[in-house]
Amino acid sequence: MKATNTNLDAYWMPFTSNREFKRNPRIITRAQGAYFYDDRGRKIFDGLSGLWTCGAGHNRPEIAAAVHEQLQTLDYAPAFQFGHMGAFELAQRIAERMPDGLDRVFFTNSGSESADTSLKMARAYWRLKGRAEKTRLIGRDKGYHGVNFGGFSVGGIAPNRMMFGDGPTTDHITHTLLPENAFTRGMPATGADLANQLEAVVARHDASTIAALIVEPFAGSAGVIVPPVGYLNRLREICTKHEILLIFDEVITGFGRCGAMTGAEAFGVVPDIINLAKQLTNGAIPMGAVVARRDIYETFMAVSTPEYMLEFPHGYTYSGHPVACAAAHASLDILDKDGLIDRVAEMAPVFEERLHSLKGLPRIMDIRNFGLAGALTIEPYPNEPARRPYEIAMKCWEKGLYVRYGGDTIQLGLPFIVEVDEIDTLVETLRQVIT
Ligand code: PXG
Ligand code: PLP
Repeated sequence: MKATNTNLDAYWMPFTSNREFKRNPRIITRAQGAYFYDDRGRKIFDGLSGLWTCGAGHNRPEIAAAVHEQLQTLDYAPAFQFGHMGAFELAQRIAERMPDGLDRVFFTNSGSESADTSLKMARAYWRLKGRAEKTRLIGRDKGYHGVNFGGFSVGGIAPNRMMFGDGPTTDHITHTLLPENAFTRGMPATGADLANQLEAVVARHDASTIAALIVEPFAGSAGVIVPPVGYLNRLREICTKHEILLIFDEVITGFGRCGAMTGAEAFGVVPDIINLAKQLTNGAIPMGAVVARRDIYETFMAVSTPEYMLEFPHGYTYSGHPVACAAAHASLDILDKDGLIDRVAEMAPVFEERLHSLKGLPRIMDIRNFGLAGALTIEPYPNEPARRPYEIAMKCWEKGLYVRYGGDTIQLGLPFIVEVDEIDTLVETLRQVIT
């Protein structure tokens, strides 16, 4: 296949303005460390770690070697009714790094699959507990839980829902983006009482009909909306009081982004289920996971059906794929060996300081950050909220900086290996482009 003769028509690109892209293609040909290279040979700083996936930097030789070896040893093992040790060992390593009590790991291949797996797990759990009427799923406005039927239904980003009709029965609490908290560094001091909206949702439907609440510890896709101090604690209390499972969707916040292994750890709140994906294999191979409290797993195992019967009729052909497991093991080794989570914690204040230096520039309405995640809210053109971030991101790309744009925000998810001078360059590029 010669790239020069390839026409771009056949590929229907995901979450992409296909018409615009095919007129103005941005083709990435290779990557190394914190940089991409494009088909014009330009070097571009990866300001989003891929899509929040590649914190340890691109093309890590340790991951390449592990994948290569795995492909020559066991390329695939059936995920159903048979196993391979890589998956068991990886589950144990993940369990050891999760908050106390969460130590049963179900593998998926993406964040969307993790979302739907966790929601099905919650409903099935209550059914096994004799509470089959607890089925309603609660999400939060501006939440993103992937694109499958469960995930988009609990999600709260309107354009991701409106074309697709009905999913499962849901309700939503409001988001925590308060105008008075604009330009807060890290966690806002006010807004914890917004969690009490969950009480209103419970009053509306009765807790006996509600299976779970799913939230991102900080909302990623909506533009790094950081929880107010005490907010997640309050959600935890209300969920416990009403016997509602609390699911943290840590697809972005998990595996180091917050300067801790999980957002749960960073924010000091323990949910019942944690969803993971993006950073698990450092982006090299698709993989996700759902980590449940041990007694949730035990509830499934306590069924009275014969032992040869399934306890949870759910799973994916590629759950715990041997090659993904090999990549995840190598990726975890790197996180440990290079001390990358501590590094995120060390660099986060530098990033915060530099990012907030953009305050006061024209059209910057808010700046938010947590760990090595940050976002800018851009004042929209009248009736065209998404256009200015798109224009900014395209100008950044021309200047050798890749950032994500979505809604009225520009988003940053710096590689864990970022250096101070790279943060300076990134912020300078943004300053020039915005000015
Ligand atoms: N949950 C959360 C919290 C996510 O952030 C998903 C689920 C879905 O994961 P998959 O692997 O099915 O895409 C996500 C993914 C962005 C951006 O720039 C965020 C995501 C994906 C692409 C871009 O904010 N989040
Ligand atoms: N569709 C068909 C026809 C299948 O046979 C399968 C799996 O066997 C699936 C969908 C689900 O695929 P996966 O397990 O990769 O999610």
